[in-house]
Amino acid sequence: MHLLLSGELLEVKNLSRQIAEEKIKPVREEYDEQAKFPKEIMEYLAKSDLFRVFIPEEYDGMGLGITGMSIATEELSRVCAGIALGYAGTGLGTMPIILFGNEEQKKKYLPQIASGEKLAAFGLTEAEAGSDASNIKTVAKKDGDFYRITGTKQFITNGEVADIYVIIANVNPERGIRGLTAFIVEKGEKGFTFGKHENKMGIRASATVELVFDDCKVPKENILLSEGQGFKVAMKTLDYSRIGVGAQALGIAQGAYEESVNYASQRVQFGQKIITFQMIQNIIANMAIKIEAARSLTYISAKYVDGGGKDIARVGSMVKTFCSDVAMEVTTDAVQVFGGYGYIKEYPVEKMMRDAKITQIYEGTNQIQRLVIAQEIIKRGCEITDMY
Ligand code: COS
Repeated sequence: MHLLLSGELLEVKNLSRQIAEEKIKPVREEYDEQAKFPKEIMEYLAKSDLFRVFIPEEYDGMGLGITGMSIATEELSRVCAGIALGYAGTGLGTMPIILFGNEEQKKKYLPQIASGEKLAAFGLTEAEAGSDASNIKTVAKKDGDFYRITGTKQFITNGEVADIYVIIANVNPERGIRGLTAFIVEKGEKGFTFGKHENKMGIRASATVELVFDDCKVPKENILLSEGQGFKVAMKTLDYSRIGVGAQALGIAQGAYEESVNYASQRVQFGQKIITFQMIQNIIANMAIKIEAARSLTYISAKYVDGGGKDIARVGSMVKTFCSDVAMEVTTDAVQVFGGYGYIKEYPVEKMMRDAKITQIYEGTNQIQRLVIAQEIIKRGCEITDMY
């Protein structure tokens, strides 16, 4: 019996798990160690039609929405969250086009992403605009039918490996937040180059790169929604995509939990398999409880958002916060179950613990998420009335 997933979603889940086991597991250590972007694996995901999952059917996709994207992301992250991020980061970069693109923009860009021919990225963050997302210094000066973008975006997932970027820049800095505007910018445009590649603690197979714009000319047709609506585009995008971060964290937790159960079932101390000790059973039971709660919240929320639910800011923040905290707790406990072996790179749980940390930070720290949730409660009341 499957309460929440239909046939097609189950197929996505099974296919993603199979690819993760067969193609990703054997190489995850190497990609992590070398901080190498998994181009070949992205090509395999494309060939397997996984990028079609979250693209609407009218644009060569499967129309499985945030739910489909989350399920694929969860399964890929169960084995390697860094490699999975090439996929999930494309989901994030595509979301503003799906949500706010006009017909022409959707027709031009979405089929190329659906086929996996092109990856996408989202350029919001800057050195001075992290949690304070509206404090963007990148400007876009109007020049006839074009805009000229100048500024630097930081910590951009899929930077340099993506071809299609959604960039938030200010067309009217005097108007502050009301000058912010979202532009689609393609790799290869004159004045658009790449800067520093970050050397990270975890998700090392994911590219995290600076985007540098120096008088980069972009046609006015590339504006999403309209001038001055960029903050709305960014915030709404994050409302949706944070469910994907939750799914990524859930996958990491699931992977660490399975590794822990397998290890504890083999490791002998005091003449017994350590899984027979109640202190270990306590840890494993807590992992299982948290993961099932995280999975239920993620799947129900994804279905709610895909079904047109209204309270998505609160829901997205809840999924992201809960699942990422679970991932951090479960992976830390997994290292504990493995003991000294958990701390060395020969076993996968130390990588899972490093990978988990970022999910509490990116797409808005969990502290910011709790502010969003509290603000929504104050504005809309305690209950999410249309969710169940
Ligand atoms: N959907 C639609 N509109 C939204 C919105 C949402 N989820 N959140 C905010 N807005 C609108 C508000 O309604 C407000 O509009 P009006 O001025 O017309 O009333 C406007 O945006 C400004 O909102 P607010 O005053 O709440 O903005 P703040 O600058 O205080 O920022 C937070 C709010 C902190 C929530 C926001 O900056 C944030 O999410 N920060 C984290 C950013 C992040 O996730 N960074 C990581 C990026 S990784 S890609």
